[in-house]
Amino acid sequence: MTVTENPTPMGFGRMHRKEDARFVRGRGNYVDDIQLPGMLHGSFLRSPYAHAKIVSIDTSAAEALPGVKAVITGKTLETLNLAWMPTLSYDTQAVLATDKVRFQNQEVAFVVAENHYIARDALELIEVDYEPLPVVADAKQALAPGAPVIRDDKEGKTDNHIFDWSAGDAEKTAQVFAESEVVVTEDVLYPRVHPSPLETCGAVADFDKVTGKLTIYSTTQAPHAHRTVYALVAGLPEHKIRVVSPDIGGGFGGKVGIYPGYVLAIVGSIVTGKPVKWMEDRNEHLTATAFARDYHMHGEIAATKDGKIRALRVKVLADHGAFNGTAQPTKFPAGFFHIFTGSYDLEAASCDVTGVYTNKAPGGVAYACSFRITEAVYLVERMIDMLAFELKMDPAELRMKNLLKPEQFPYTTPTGWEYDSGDYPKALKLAMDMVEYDKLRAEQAEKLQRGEYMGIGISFFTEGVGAGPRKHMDILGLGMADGAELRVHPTGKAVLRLSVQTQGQGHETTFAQIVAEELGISPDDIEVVHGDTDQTPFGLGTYGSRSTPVSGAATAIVARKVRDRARIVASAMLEVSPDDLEWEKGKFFVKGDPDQARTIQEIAMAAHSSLELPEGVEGHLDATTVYNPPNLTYPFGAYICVVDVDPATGQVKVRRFIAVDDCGVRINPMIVEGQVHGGLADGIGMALMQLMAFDEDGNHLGASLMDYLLPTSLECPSWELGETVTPSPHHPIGAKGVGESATVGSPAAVVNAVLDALKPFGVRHADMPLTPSNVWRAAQGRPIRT
Ligand code: PCD
Repeated sequence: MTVTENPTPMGFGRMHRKEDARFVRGRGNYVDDIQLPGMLHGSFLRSPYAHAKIVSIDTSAAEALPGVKAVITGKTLETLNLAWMPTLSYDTQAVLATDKVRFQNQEVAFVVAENHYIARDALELIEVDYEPLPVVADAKQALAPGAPVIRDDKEGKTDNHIFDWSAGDAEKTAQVFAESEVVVTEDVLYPRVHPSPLETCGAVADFDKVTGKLTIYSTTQAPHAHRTVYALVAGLPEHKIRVVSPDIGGGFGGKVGIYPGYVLAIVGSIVTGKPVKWMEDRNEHLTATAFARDYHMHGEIAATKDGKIRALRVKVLADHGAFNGTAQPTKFPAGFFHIFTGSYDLEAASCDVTGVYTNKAPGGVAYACSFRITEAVYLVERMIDMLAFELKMDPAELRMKNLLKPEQFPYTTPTGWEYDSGDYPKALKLAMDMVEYDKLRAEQAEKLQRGEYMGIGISFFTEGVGAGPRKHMDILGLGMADGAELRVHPTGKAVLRLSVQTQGQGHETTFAQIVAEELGISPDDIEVVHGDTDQTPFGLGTYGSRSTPVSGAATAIVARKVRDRARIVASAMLEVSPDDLEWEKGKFFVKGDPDQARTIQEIAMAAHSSLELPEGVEGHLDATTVYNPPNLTYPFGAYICVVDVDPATGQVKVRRFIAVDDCGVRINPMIVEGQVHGGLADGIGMALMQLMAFDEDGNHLGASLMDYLLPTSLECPSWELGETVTPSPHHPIGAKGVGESATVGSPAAVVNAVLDALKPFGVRHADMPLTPSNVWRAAQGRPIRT
């Protein structure tokens, strides 16, 4: 495409990504690209057992291998008081196992050597004597009497219980259920899945003994939060720590937490006095870094006979693995799961969540969802389809009847969320028009006559993104406001400094576009600096689609501060009162005399010149701000999936996928569409292919991409996208987040479509992943395997 076909917009609009100039030339700079003089390499010895006592570890042969610089065990870390680290959920996690191992592939020892090959060879020379213990591989067994206690490191712990948490009004919900004409109940599993970005996790730590400065290059979505945690845990002065998050090859929530590898790279550098690199391989990434979901849900929905939904009730058993490593706001141990009433107008709702330890990798990360909203949306959208099944109602009609109406916004849900804005029926209607819903149903009926099974699945979702208001949420005591700094140089070129960090979302482009929209400086003239704590203001990082809602707002506001200063400078230049000036993108002019104007570039130069400014007005145009969001933003969407299912082989073909998204004002529609495409592919992966499975001994059965399947273009149709625009009333530019919308909304549409195709077999529900064998089993009326 030539430049004239896609000119740089002076603000919002489609625009090629500025960062792609380096990515498409292979000039990205990822953690594994970092080479420092004298750098050493670290590698982990990992546990073959899911649960075993460590009797002894002999590292002498490994230490004797030429090229090995250090062998670190849990015992070494104990002497430094670093054997355990806090998780983002106020639990503790073993950095290296000391007493026992609690999941397969847990970190047991760390070798630092001249190169990666020597480090790996040395691992083979470490002798560990394990005493295997009985394993809890199934969450449902975790609380059984006599179950082996996984966290006996915690004083007085006699079971595997982590927390109980409830939301909503249980009493009122029970009352509505008792009065309701129709009640549908079902066990619904959201299986354990893994974010699996292209780039695995890694770090390079460089401790300078002379200056006392510690620099950590790492694959982190939250550089500032990590720096504070390192300071608190290691007792290092925070201003002497620099966390750099260079180019990141995908995050999807898996790079929010702190992994033992980051800590060991730091310890390795302190011990050896040299920079140390640690970079996982794919197997380590899949088995030991944070997983997502693993929610065992028991859902109940109550309605009238003619399909007015009255109440929802859910009981969840949440498998958190061996350490509670969930990264989410402190107040909410089940994240934002209590948004599970979705997009509907209900009288009452309540949920109870119980978290348990099992002998599996720790986690529970918000993989492409704002803290458990994916589980919540999947649950309600499945329950609605099951209700439609029982009432013999069309699922689109049932949804239309119960969706919140535009005049109900701002709307407070029965569990206390305040949705900011929306026109839900409009979005569903658009999706139905795009797919030609009635025609499609007719085609389905006709095909069934011929023994062909096609399915149409709908899902409607509401997400709450942009965590979050300081009064409502924090992570480890850190409030979730974001800083932003904007410098405008004398020649009118600008530099924006942000606390959030892109992992592929295109922030270098979209945040420049926000400044361009506010100041009329071309995005090409605006540099976005992020991912380096020495260069950027404090803020909590990129996840939960919070960058646009929080840092995007901060950017608009800091640009407006610059504009306010520019007005004063322009008034001095034009010798009129500031009130007599009018702003038109890129310039101030005298009201009624548009020829009397000064461009933002001229103003920038004047702001740095000898021009006399009014008393008390500082020169220059630079500004800073800290933005504390008043509420989350609530994007939503209507998705329709069309599948063809062969019940004889269980093969599912996704034929069409219509996605209507509303994320308020779109900064860069091209980037938004890319975000949606990615999330839709994610949804197909989870619905049809993915499962982190374990055998009863806790052995990982999905430890490579041969077993844990990622969706490719072969499984994806050509996406058909639509949009509605309902601005967020409280966001300075009316934008809502969108990065995770499609991952949240799509799995239910795919599953609903497959089950719609299987309806003639009397199948009301089957759990993900709907692999060919599971689809075949469901059609045969057999229990499916998860
Ligand atoms: N946008 C626009 N407009 C609107 C919105 C938005 O334009 N309205 C755009 C922006 O600016 C950016 C994007 O789009 O660029 C996105 O955004 P958001 O929504 O705000 O988000 P963020 O924060 O930025 O990001 C985050 C997300 C998440 S969260 C996830 S998962 C995922 C997503 O993002 N990840 C990723 N997407 C993506 N992509 C890529 N490529 N890669 C990655 O990794 Mo989590 O919590 O972490 O789980």
